[in-house]
Amino acid sequence: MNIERVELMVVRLDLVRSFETSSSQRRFLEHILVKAYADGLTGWGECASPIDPYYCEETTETCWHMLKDFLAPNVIGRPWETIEEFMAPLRKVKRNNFAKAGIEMAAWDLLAQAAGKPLHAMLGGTRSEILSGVSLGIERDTARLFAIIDQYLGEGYRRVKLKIGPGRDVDVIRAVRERYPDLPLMADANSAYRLGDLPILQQLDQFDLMMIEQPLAHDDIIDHATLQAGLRTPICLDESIHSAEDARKALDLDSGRIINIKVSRLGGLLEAQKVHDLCRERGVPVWCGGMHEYGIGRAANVAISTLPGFTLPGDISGSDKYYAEDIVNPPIRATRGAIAAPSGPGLGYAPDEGRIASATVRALTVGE
Ligand code: OSB
Ligand code: MG
Repeated sequence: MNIERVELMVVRLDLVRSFETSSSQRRFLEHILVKAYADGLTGWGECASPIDPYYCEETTETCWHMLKDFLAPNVIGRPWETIEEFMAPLRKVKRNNFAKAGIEMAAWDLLAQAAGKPLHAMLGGTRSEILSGVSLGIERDTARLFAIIDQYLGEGYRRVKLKIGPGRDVDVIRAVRERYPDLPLMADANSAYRLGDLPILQQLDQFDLMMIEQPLAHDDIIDHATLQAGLRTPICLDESIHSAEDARKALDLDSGRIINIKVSRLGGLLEAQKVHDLCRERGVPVWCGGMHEYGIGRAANVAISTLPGFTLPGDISGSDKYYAEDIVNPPIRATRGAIAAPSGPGLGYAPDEGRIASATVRALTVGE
């Protein structure tokens, strides 16, 4: 496979509902789509970085810089057969995982199309449908939060994740637990607490949460181990895991007992597969995290979620939870809390080029 040129597009979409976490608030997103041309095929990828550096250090702008000046130029005109070979020239680029994930996804799409297989089959997926939950932003009004939860439970979603932060934790979780005694429920702190907050987090133990996601600093796995020793609720790590090596160290230290596999944060599907395999070997449950992906990145999330270790419902919801209109056809649909793995080759959803063009705010071709 030989990539001749790469098109980069910044595509802007409004969210149907603005999303607040302990670290940011957003109403619209600007994700970069990567379209790679090779051997008569076109492969698509999505770089799902937020525009601001509040979840991690990357932004849409840093991803644009990396893709344009380092990642695309290093893969253009360099033949490869496997994803390991495709990634080899990018290994020297440190971190910048969201940017790497965008171009790696396009390579997987090319490879799967060339093999005439769905991406999930290329990745070793075994499930025909994936379990789907919803991640809800911080809502200031409890009645409104209940209405939102009712809506998604009515649509059949299997679990609810609530964003929490200091001052918006125990009371909210208590209220939700009282109203929904049997709901599979979890909380995501997006690194808002410190070890000294142990007593607050211990109060959450009484609400039978499936897990608390990333309570402590984005770059920590040491204090998380101390915290886990003092909590009954399992800790799930998100922000602090960037590779399978990070996951191994965190599991060795017992810094958490569940891992959120997020393709962007891990720098692509290959590393996501590695984290999955490691966790499976160790009997550690995983689920697929999201970054409000458009249809292309969402298709990749659906594909990775078909691997056998994804035993917990993930944050991968139907397109309509996020966007009035997605950029792929058909849009990704969750029915009774499950998304069916598509049967077509590659990503299995067709990018809608007209819709993409009308939402594109910047474009560039590398390799012409
Ligand atoms: O921490 O998992 C997170 C969205 C943006 C940034 C960070 C996170 C999230 C989500 C939403 O929780 C997941 C989704 O529905 O795509
Ligand atoms: Mg998270």
